[in-house]
Amino acid sequence: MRKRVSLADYLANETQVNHVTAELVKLTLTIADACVDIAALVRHGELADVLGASGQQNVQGEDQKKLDIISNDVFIEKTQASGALAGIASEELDHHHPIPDTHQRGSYLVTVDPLDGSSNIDVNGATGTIFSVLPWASDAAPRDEDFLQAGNRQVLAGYCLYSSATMLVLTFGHGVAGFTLDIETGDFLLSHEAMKVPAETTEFAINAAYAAHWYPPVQRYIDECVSGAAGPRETDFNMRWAGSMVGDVHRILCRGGVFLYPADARMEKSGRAGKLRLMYEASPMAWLMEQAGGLAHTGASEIMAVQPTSLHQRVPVFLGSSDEVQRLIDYHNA
Ligand code: AHM
Ligand code: MG
Repeated sequence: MRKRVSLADYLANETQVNHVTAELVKLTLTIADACVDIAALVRHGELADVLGASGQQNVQGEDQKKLDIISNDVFIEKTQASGALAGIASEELDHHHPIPDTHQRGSYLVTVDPLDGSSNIDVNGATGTIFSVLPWASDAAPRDEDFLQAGNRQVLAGYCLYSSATMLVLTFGHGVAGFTLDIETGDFLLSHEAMKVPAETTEFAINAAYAAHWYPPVQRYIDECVSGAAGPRETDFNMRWAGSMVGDVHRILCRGGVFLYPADARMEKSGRAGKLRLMYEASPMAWLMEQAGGLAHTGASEIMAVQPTSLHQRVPVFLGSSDEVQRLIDYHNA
């Protein structure tokens, strides 16, 4: 097999060339370690007795799977011992998890969706862990409101995809790099250098079952795509929906495409501005997308510029190939 750069060597180079701090490198390696453990649980599936519902709900009233809770526990236990964190906010917790006094407190905060796409768990579909690291320049213990920093404050964003291969994809703001897990050695090896999203695409991703509730800009965009070569776009489009944002974003980073999870009339009636969470899902994926040359927008503003007002805030998400996201922005402004 070809000799590849390890994650540790890649990070050492980031420190030298791009001045990524030793503390952030340590945190990255600890996050990678947590993902290796979660990957093993996902891989063993029913044999590890981790499938099915937990019988509990999270703060957003969503049913938690057993593996949602276990992944959350694994991520917290590993990363709180890194010495690099002052607090952890998770999609699965009502409030942030403070670093216990038994551990050293560091200069970063992390927000995490420990197991995104968890409706895929029981059917052996793709899932992933999404994480975002923010600065914390104080000796004091952070409060929930201290996590409310816009996406453009991130110092590290990434995800780990649990699919046919386990892949860690990350950015420190100098492009996007993808690493594949060698399950024999437990090492992540650089397999996708400088990932780039092409500006043009003819592939879109949306849950089309909600079409009756869409607002006009999204309705117009999708109507034009599905009318194909005979329609105003004069092109036949293709559609994919993984039911896992990590799976869909990964495909777009590999071959282009546009991902839509809009707000719609039904959600807004129940007080939700979309499904996906700004701090655990939208912001980290937005930074990865922009670092790969794509765009990420809510229809009203860049996702990276949205100032969070609460930990579990939701936003509409349009991201991917820049020409198509720009078209969606134009339709929202029309
Ligand atoms: P989760 O964090 O509870 O798994 O929810 C987020 C997931 C995304 O991964 C995915 O894009 C979306 O929910 C799918 O939603 P839907 O079932 O409405 O298609
Ligand atoms: Mg999620």
